[in-house]
Amino acid sequence: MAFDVQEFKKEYQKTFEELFAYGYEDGSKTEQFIALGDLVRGRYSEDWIQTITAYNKKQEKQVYYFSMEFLPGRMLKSNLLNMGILDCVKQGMEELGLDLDEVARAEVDPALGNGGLGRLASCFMDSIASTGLAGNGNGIRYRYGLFKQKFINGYQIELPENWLRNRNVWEVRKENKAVIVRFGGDVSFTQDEDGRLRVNHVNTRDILAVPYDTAQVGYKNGIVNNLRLWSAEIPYGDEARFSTEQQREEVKRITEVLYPDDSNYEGRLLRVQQEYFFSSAGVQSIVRYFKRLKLDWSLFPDKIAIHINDTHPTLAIPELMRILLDEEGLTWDQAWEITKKTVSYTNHTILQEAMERWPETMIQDLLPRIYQIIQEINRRHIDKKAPLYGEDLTMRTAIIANGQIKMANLAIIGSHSVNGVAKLHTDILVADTLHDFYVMYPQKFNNKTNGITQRRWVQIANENLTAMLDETIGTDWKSDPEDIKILKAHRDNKEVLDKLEQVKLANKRRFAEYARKEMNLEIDPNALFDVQIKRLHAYKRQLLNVLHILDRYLQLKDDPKVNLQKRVFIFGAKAAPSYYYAKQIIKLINAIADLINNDPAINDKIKIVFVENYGVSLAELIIPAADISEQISLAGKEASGTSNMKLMSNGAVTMATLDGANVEIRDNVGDENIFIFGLKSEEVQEYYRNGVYNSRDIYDKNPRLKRVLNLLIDGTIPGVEAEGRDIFDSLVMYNDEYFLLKDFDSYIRAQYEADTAFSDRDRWNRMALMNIASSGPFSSDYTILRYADEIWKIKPQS
Ligand code: GPU
Repeated sequence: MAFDVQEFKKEYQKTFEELFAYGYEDGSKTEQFIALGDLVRGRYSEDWIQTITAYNKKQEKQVYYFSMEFLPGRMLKSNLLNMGILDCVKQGMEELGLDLDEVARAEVDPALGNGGLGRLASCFMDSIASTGLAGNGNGIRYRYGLFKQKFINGYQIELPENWLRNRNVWEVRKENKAVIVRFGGDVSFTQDEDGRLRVNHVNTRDILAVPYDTAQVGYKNGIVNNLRLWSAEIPYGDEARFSTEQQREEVKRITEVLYPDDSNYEGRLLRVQQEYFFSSAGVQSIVRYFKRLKLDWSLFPDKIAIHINDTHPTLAIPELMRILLDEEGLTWDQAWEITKKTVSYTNHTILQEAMERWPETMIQDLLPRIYQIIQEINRRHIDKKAPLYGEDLTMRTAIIANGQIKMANLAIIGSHSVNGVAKLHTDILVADTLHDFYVMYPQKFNNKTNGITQRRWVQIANENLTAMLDETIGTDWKSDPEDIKILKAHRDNKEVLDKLEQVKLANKRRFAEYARKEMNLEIDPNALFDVQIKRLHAYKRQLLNVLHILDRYLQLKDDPKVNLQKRVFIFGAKAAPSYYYAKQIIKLINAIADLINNDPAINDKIKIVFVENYGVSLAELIIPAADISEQISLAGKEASGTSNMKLMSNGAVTMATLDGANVEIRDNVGDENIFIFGLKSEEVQEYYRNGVYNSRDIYDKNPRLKRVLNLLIDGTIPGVEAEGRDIFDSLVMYNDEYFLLKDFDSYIRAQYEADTAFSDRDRWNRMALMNIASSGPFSSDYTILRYADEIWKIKPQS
């Protein structure tokens, strides 16, 4: 795939002219991007074909990662990096008078996910290709991505994100690989002459699923895997059956929008249609592929692994059963063995409000045959387990109960592996949330701590750090992330520490530039940059961060001369449009930002920057500029977190509760390189059990905290009369579900320790260095190799 700069320049000019019929100099940034994207796609297409042909020829076992969400981010630079031609193309563009970074920014960032779960899927796709594994992604090509967030008068407003408005240069429509997905209809049975039961499923509403394929280029290994996203269309030749505008609209609606709910369940009919749509299409195309191999059905699990990313694709289980039973004529026992051996499941939350449960009648009407199969799975499960584990425990594991279908139960029963996403999370699943299942199936449970790809989160997002690392420790860390630990040897090297400080400063300047240009805000790059970037959720406790800011505000109001570390508080967060409390918190933060940023008495000692429309691209700008990484969820609630890993890899020091993967981050960096505060998970559990927590009591007895909380209701913060009161009440009157008041003191204490550490430049730089040097184990390459080895049973290609 290698290129020479001259050759590239010629090719780029030619591609541009063929596409747009004038010279590239006259093109818009979008056109310049499209031409480059086309050229790049052309360059990897041969490897793409070659990779897939080789898998087929060798009959390699392949994994299919089923996910409702993917957040790939802009793909131009990551493709160039992985193809090994980033530097060459950068130089070539420069010689043509173009700035690659500027052209790259013309790519629309596809927001086909909400947050951590979707971004994890994309880090995994990169790692699967980069470690040389035969793997495919399976998901939905939403016509509109996650809403575009705007702040109007401090309130979140949602606008449609029309991400396909320009051409999507990366996708390839594969009409000849389309399949039919069937909804509704009537099911009856007839007896064959040989006595076999035949299923007749008629009067269905048939939807065409058309795949759009996007290449997933491996890192300098010639492997190009496939991400397949399905789009809903009217079946060819069936136009007569969809004659009204409304009928046509109903089809399009299936893949129109991504539900903007993160870790929150909404029992909407359209959502379950989406879930079945892409699960069925994915399973059908897998079965079609397997049948071409002409192998015995019992070998299916030796050739195919289906992984379901949370419960959203769980209907893949009864769908595979349906195909094996009704279309391929296998017996129940044969089909069930194959299905269980093929499917594995990752759980991403213990929050009850995020657990999917569908009304039985809804599934019965929408998917009558699938419903029967789920009933039968449930019946056999209960019949088999009740004698062994007793009625009570067994009924607690039932898939159908109280008129509802519990998707997690189906996912666990219908798969051979159930994993959590951090050690603590898996421990809680086993000991508590899924304990009944653990009693039945101890061997199914395992942990796979999440990871991130340093290719995007360091090499692309932080070119300054990348160059500094290359200079200091060589380039091996790029292919073997653990090698970054070599940096530890430089922990007392003043020259290296100073260089690291300069890298951070440059990245902070870059962000300050953005704040000035896009938000009309002046911030000081020498201040401590304190970053919390994640979905807005009560359990993630952005509000605790706010209480700390208000505490500082009061100190400055009391004494403008008080010696306080200058800080810039950076927030990035979208709230689900229907999540009222989260939206109130957004308004509150914006109101406080207005108040503090414009108060001359504060004298820039505190600045608050709440970026609009946080997503992958903004994360790439913010993360390299962070000094402190806020990971302050109530212990036990955050399954893993992944921004914690990205920030650590970029030299931010973590301010954290012992939650999710923070625990493992602490174990890796050591206590002296992280700030830990707050209740531990067991302590939270204990409070829930004995029910003695009383937040009102803390409010009454802690004058410092009381003063802070009163700011919410005493008119100090303009424009939040209603929000301030509601939030105050949730904390003081309704007993503070997430223990913010309980953790306040220790949080504040930890924050002042951080101030002290930051004021000692060598100490801070050393902490930053130790974080970077300890981040290797959190590479998603290792995570993925463990999935491959322990769950999927597939091996990297040699
Ligand atoms: N997560 Br469930 C999501 O982003 N969306 C979801 O719907 C569910 C979980 C997150 C977890 O909250 C986070 O802790 C984890 O790091 C991430 O999934 C990836 O596992």
